[in-house]
Amino acid sequence: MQGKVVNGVSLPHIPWQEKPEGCKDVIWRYQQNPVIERDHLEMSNSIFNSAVVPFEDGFAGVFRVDDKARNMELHAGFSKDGLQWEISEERIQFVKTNDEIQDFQYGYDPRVVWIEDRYYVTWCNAYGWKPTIGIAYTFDFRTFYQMENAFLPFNRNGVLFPRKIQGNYMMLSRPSDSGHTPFGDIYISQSPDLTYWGKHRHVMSPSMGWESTKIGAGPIPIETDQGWLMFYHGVLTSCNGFVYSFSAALLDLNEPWRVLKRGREYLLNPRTMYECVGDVPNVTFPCAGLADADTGRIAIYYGCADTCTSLCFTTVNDVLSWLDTHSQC
Ligand code: BMA
Repeated sequence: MQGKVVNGVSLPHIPWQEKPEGCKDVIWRYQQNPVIERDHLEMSNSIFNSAVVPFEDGFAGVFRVDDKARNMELHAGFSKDGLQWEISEERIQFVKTNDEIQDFQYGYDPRVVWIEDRYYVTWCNAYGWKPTIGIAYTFDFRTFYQMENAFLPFNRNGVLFPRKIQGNYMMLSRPSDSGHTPFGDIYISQSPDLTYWGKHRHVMSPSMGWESTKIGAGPIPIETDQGWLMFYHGVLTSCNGFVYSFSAALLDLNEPWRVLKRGREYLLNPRTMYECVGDVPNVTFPCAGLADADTGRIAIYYGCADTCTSLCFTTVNDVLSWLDTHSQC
């Protein structure tokens, strides 16, 4: 199957490298990985699982930065080319949109999406030190306005769709527990205003070996004429701990809880030194994807071993064609 990006933007300056000669993989790594090293900031222990979007004539991002006291924080950053990043040494100081919003305790695994007139950030946000989904908006990546949490604890991996569908905003999420959750399905929730969420629907459960413990949505789904292209991570529990890989699925455009195709195998898994060795070994965790509407090129930012941030590439056609012959449904 071939497909086109719909409602997307032209990104002639998307970070890009052609597939290496002889490479048979559907997703290939940037040869100069990692793009952001763990010690990129003076105060950082690690910078990983981070979100990047087109901004002005370049890119902006919200980065998961763990400091040397091992606080989990969110920092804003800017880049002209998506490769060289200027990330703030200070964490984002959210402006509360009402007094009842709790002071920041910890935040991690951000996603960023442009919807209508502004950028929204979702992240795993502590509420009474318990994880749920925080939401904030920004116009400039300098001031961030924090809204009400989307859900009650416990939840993680909240990922918004880039537009309303059938009149509602939609968010994928992964209900969980308070720890290193040993289970997890992807659900979708709907909202008329990004505050009140309901009409919850099941999307998919763990299935194949590589994703048999839990799954969670990754980057903001990419709208194509064939459906929503969603990259998602899957976790296998080995005798030596969790292994985080990722693959792709295609969701129905109007009813995105309907799964049209879903990879049987992972598309990328921990193999390189920077993916296999770090604070948490064997983790490849995608949180953002840039898509060029003109060429269908996709650049995915993914966290490696909970330590650094890397890039990998594919195209809409490469993934859709692969799903034709490698779908489990
Ligand atoms: C998850 C999150 C991710 C992390 C992963 C592997 O629960 O904390 O940020 O990459 O575990 O440690």
